[in-house]
Amino acid sequence: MERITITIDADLLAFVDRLSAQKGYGSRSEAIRDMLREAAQAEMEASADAPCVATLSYVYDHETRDLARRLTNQQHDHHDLSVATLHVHLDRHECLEVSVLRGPSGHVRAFADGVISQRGVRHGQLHLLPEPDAPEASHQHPHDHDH
Ligand code: NI
Repeated sequence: MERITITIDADLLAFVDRLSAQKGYGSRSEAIRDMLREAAQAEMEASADAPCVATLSYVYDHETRDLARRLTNQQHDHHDLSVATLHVHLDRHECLEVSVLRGPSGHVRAFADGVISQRGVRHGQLHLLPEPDAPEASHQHPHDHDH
């Protein structure tokens, strides 16, 4: 973590403090860091090539003809994007799946659209996050942390 000093006018600072209080941030630094993360996310979403990790969640009825098989096939067709999928049997009919995806945001979005638009898939939601190591990824350096 680096320490920087920034100069902002009183109105902006009042906004930061109001937001910190509203959202329960422990410090101005944490509030400002989260605003910058939001900006990073907006920039990532604007570019189809930007590397991202994402969660895709949706509900479907496993008795809808052929749907479970089609969804599994879609995951296999995009095994390069699909990291893992959690499957929960919500009740006798409904299934909830949460997929973790990783890849260029344009590919991830196209895959998610393909799943969400399937007949019988409901409540589809995609949440994209910037790839944590993205700025250094092009240098192919090894991880310096242990997960
Ligand atoms: Ni199920």
